[in-house]
Amino acid sequence: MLHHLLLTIAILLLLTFACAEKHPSAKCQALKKTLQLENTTILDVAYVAAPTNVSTAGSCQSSASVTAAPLCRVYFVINTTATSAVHAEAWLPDTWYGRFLGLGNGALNGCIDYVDLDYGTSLHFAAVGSDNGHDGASGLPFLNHPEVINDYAFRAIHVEAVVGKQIVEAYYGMPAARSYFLGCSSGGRQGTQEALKFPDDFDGIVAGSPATDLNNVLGWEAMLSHYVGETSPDSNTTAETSPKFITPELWSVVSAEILRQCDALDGVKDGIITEPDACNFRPEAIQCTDGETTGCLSPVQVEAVKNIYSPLYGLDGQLVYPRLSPGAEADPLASFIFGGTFFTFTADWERYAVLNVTEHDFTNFGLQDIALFNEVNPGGSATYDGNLSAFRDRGGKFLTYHGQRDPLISSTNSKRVYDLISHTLSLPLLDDFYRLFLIPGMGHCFGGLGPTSFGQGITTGTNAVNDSAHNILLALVDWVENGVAPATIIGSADGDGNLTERTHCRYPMRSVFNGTAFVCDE
Ligand SMILES: *[C@@H]1O[C@H](CO)[C@@H](O)[C@H](O)[C@H]1NC(C)=O
Ligand SMILES: *[C@@H]1O[C@H](CO)[C@@H](O)[C@H](O)[C@H]1NC(C)=O
Ligand SMILES: *[C@@H]1O[C@H](CO)[C@@H](O)[C@H](O)[C@H]1NC(C)=O
Ligand SMILES: *[C@@H]1O[C@H](CO)[C@@H](O)[C@H](O)[C@H]1NC(C)=O
Ligand SMILES: *[C@@H]1O[C@H](CO)[C@@H](O)[C@H](O)[C@H]1NC(C)=O
Ligand SMILES: *[C@@H]1O[C@H](CO)[C@@H](O)[C@H](O)[C@H]1NC(C)=O
Ligand SMILES: *[C@@H]1O[C@H](CO)[C@@H](O)[C@H](O)[C@H]1NC(C)=O
Ligand SMILES: *[C@@H]1O[C@H](CO)[C@@H](O)[C@H](O)[C@H]1NC(C)=O
Ligand SMILES: *[C@@H]1O[C@H](CO)[C@@H](O)[C@H](O)[C@H]1NC(C)=O
Ligand SMILES: [Ca+2]
Repeated sequence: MLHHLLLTIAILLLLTFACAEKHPSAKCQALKKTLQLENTTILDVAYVAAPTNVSTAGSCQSSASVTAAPLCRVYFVINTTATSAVHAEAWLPDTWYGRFLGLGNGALNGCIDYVDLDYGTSLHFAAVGSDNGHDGASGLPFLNHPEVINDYAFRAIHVEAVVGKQIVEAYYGMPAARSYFLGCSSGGRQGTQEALKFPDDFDGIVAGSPATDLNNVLGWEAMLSHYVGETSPDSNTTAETSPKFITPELWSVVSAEILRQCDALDGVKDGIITEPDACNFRPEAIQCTDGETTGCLSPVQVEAVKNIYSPLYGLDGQLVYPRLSPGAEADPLASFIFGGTFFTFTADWERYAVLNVTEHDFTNFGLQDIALFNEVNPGGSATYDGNLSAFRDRGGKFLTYHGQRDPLISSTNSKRVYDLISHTLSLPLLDDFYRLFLIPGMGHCFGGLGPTSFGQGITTGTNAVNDSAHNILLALVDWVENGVAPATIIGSADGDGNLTERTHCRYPMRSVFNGTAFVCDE
């Protein structure tokens, strides 16, 4: 009773104190004049009083709804050097749970992630997203701007964290108690780079489908497009000119054959190949026989397909990158690689960050180009290093996930990275600070087949259930703040009316069908 009374008095005092404070909208507006941060200019401040839709000018045309309003939006720019700058937004919700959230980017961009700003603030984080040091999706800003490349390679997220936390502290009058990072794809690489280079920036990191070993993944993606005859990022003439090209119709034949050979390996014929690394697909099974010309592969197409589903080895015989996962070709994003043009991000990388030219002929793209990428390693962007000891020693927690039907970044690479860390640190299992969840059926970062929503953000609709068993960001919070590490992540199906779930396993456990459900097995 006395306890209750004291609590009531405490709450009343708090409320009184809160009322004596300026209204959040006044506090928000005041930031424009009062914030004085080194190398940083506050460009705009806006208090968003009620849920609304927002968008931004510039080449990204980012837009999102603000569902967590009321909140304060702060738009700012950080000069990182005399020739580079990072533009960023901080979204500061009135209802704040004392947590900071740094956000990542995708591909080579250049675009503040509004969807994740909204997602993070909806869970009451103070969230900050940046443009990664340049505007837009093209790699052109890298050309002859090594400091812009440095922002992309390692610095943008670091200054986003450092300056972002200062803004959060100035606004709320107290520092964030904990700081987190959320990103996928390029964002997954950024989170990994943070853990390697700036281990103090974040207490916890969610790094999805990471583009680690960046020079090699870009080289591999281009090789895949090259195998089917693609030579130019600017035109789409491959379909007419190359006998190696595989039309969307023929890809459907390939996918159907892959499922015929491998879908049932996991015990359930459901279109999902639970372990694509166990699928030894033989394209010869659909090679054209005498007189056959449609619905089958010519000998050169068989050769192309065999290359696509084989690991890539370099000039020195070392593995460059694991193979494409059988099944991943059916994901819609596979058209970025097999749609008729040379893989555009690699073309940008080679021209603008490696060769420093505006024009280049990709007809003879090959292993020598990938070797050059690694030699130049623009800005130290490779992000392939197993030494996470500093992050581990400061108590950092790292969660990563990878869709096993990802057509852009092979999930096998995330196993390779796990094994690299394990080997480097001489730890048989990384469970005490690093956990990798493999997601059968999921494409790149989200979507695909089966229950693939588990709070990873990136797009709306991936936060089907709000609790730490189903939401990887809340699982990370639980791990950092309560010491409760996620043994599994339960995925939910994306809004098709019926909520289906599947338990996703942490590597090196395997997802095994026990007759009624998939369970995680040592
Ligand atoms: C940032 O750089 C711009 C352009 O060089 C300059 O005008 C501005 O004053 C700089 N801002 C700060 C805070 O250093
Ligand atoms: C935001 O835009 C979407 C789609 O255009 C619309 O359905 C929604 O009602 C809008 N929300 C608000 C708060 O204006
Ligand atoms: C401000 O920028 C300069 C380089 O332009 C850098 O040396 C300095 O460390 C920066 N300060 C902060 C707080 O980042
Ligand atoms: C999850 O939902 C509950 C109530 O439905 C809410 O109280 C809680 O704040 C939510 N969690 C987060 C982190 O937003
Ligand atoms: C290129 O051509 C193929 C085959 O005609 C077509 O399916 C694809 O959509 C085209 N891709 C682009 C980027 O225009
Ligand atoms: C291109 O410029 C970078 C510095 O940004 C340099 O490291 C690289 O060697 C240059 N590439 C060539 C082919 O000269
Ligand atoms: C890892 O990095 C730490 C510094 O953070 C260093 O002391 C240690 O020797 C490195 N370990 C290995 C295996 O390279
Ligand atoms: C949802 O479940 C009901 C009952 O099992 C079924 O009839 C319906 O087809 C399902 N809807 C979808 C979209 O799967
Ligand atoms: C299979 O796993 C599910 C979920 O853990 C469990 O409920 C069921 O009893 C198991 N079935 C068998 C045959 O072990
Ligand atoms: Ca299956």
